[in-house]
Amino acid sequence: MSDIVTKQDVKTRRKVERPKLHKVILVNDDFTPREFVVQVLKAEFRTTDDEAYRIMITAHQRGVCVVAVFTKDIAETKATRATDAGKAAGFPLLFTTEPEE
Ligand code: TYC
Repeated sequence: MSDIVTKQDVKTRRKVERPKLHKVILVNDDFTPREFVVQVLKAEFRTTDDEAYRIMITAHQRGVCVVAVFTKDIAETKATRATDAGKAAGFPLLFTTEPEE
C-alpha cells in the first residue's frame, strides 16, 4: 500500500527539500588589524585559533574567503553581527553572504 507513489507524495517530498545554504564571506580591507579579524572569527563563528588565522590570511592574500555555510537567516545574522563588531571598534571589516549554487 505505501509503495504506491501518488502525485501527492511527490508534492510533499518537494516541500521538505532542504533549504539552500548561504556562504558567509570575509572581505579584505587595508585597515582592520589581523588580530582583530581573528578575534571576531573566533567569537562569532566559533573557529579555532588556527582556523581563524587561516581564514583571515586567505582573505588578506586573495581578497575574500568563505568562512562557513549556514541557512540564510543564520548566515545573514552572523555576517551582520561580525560586521557590526568591526564597526563598533572603528574598523571597516566586512562580512557578506551569498547563496550556494
Ligand atoms: N589586510 C588587513 C591588514 O593588513 C588584515 C585583514 C585581513 C583585514 C582580512 C580584513 O578580511 C580581512 N591589517
